[in-house]
Amino acid sequence: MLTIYSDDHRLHRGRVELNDGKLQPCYECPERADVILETIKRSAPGDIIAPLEFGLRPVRAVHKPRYIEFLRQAWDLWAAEGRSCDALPLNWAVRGMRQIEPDHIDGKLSYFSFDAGTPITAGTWSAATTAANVALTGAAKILEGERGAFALCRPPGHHAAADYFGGYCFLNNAAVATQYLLDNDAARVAILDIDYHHGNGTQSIFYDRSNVLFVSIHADPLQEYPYFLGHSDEQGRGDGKGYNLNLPLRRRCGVNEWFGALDTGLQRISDYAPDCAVVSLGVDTYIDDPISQACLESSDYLSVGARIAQLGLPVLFVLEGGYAVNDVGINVVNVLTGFTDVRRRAR
Ligand code: FKS
Ligand code: ZN
Repeated sequence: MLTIYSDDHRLHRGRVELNDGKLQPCYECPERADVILETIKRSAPGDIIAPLEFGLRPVRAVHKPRYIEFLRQAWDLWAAEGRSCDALPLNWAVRGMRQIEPDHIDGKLSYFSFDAGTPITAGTWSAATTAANVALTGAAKILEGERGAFALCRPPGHHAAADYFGGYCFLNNAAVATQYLLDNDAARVAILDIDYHHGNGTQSIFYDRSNVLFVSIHADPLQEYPYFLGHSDEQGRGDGKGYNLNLPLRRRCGVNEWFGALDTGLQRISDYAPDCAVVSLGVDTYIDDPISQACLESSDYLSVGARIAQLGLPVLFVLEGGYAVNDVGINVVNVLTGFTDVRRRAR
């Protein structure tokens, strides 16, 4: 399997996130990607290539201009207030309050975000744009005929919507790659999101569209972050009606239930008959993940990859979550080798 990777992810190293009522060290750290890269070098055959530069055009195809402008300037505006700590929002507009973009950076951070767990640092913009380029390069390789590619990117993307950040995500790498596939030959793309958390950003970006099928398996939002999207009755809107499938599961559900949902999701994708699939690959469904209440063992990830391969489609895997740093490498590599082993047997 082809891997796309850049060291630029290290430019985003948040110091603290608000969690359990405390400012704690960030779970989403550079070491995650370092461990995955090392494990791929050690035990997964295939080339590792650097991303190409796509400029902002494909990012603009998904994210709103004001939001892109905000992300680009946020750190400088924050630093201009004489602050050197991470930039975090502090309050939000809720029911009855007006949604007008403030001038002050503190107000902008609130206006363009939905949580206090996603610090912006000096290098966030560079890291986030490189992450989008990593995913885009994977999409370009799929268009060139590659049957599988892995975008080893961070910061992750699936919580980022057209105009807000949160959940450690700034630019929606999987959505940007998906839109690029559609703009360059693909008529229909299916997104399978198997991160433990609902991909609220991806869902909202494609909610009105029938040329993207979004399927997500995640912890029930009644019990788990991001709480306010991901219910099973969210099925799409307008032309998109019927092209959004949420499969929420109990927080501590068992392996059989999880694989049952995977089979349901894969069947729906197969019926949709897309040109290719994008997998938002989070491995925070791991039993020892520090922020999740999930159940998969490392060996289960081999079956995850194998079942995805059974779709018989070209697949772009895009990294999302997974915080058990010691095991994140093997868990990701197991998905990828499970996928390629089936592919090899099929040939
Ligand atoms: C735990 C509070 C939850 C935020 C969790 C964010 C999850 C991010 C992710 C992504 F893939 F985007 F990285 N804090 N007590 O894993 O979905
Ligand atoms: Zn997650």
